Amino acid sequence: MAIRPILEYPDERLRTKAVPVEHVDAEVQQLVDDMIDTMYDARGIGLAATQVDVHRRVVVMDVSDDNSAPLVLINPRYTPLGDVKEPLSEGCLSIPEYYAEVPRYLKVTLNALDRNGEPYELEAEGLLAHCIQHELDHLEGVLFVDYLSPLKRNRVLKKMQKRHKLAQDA
Ligand code: GNR
Ligand code: NI
Repeated sequence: MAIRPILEYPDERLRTKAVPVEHVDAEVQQLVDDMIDTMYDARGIGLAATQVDVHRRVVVMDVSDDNSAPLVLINPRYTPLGDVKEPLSEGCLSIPEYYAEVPRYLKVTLNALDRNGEPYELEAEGLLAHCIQHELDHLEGVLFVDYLSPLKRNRVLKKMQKRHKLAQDA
């Protein structure tokens, strides 16, 4: 069990585009296991490798109430099912204590490799569909605040700068 530090906005490393995983080997599985521990420790429902400063296409998720359903997404892709988007309040472990509504596709089909490198497909809607789109954005270096107005984004930036200054002074 290893908990890795999570990068926080506006850290420029969060803007790195992740590269595909070529082989799901023991090193990738170790990364997956650490990411699951880190996600549960931080009480998140998802975590992208980008957030732990590893720029490979790996995501973990668990939208269950009791941490009983970890999902592993390696080289994930999604296809929207329909073009309906719905706003839902989102948070991000890289932008602590800030929430805002973001419109996302209501339903998507996800294709990814699991922890053993086996391909799978699933249909997602609701929170899971939202989370998939949020996490895949991370792999592209995109954060949910990028969808907000410049005014709101600037408020978030100020709030984060204050948080980092307080942490530094402590
Ligand atoms: O914990 C998280 N909650 C959340 C809520 C709504 C939509 C997306 C998310 S993902 C987030 C964890 C995180 O930052 N993943 O990158
Ligand atoms: Ni996030």
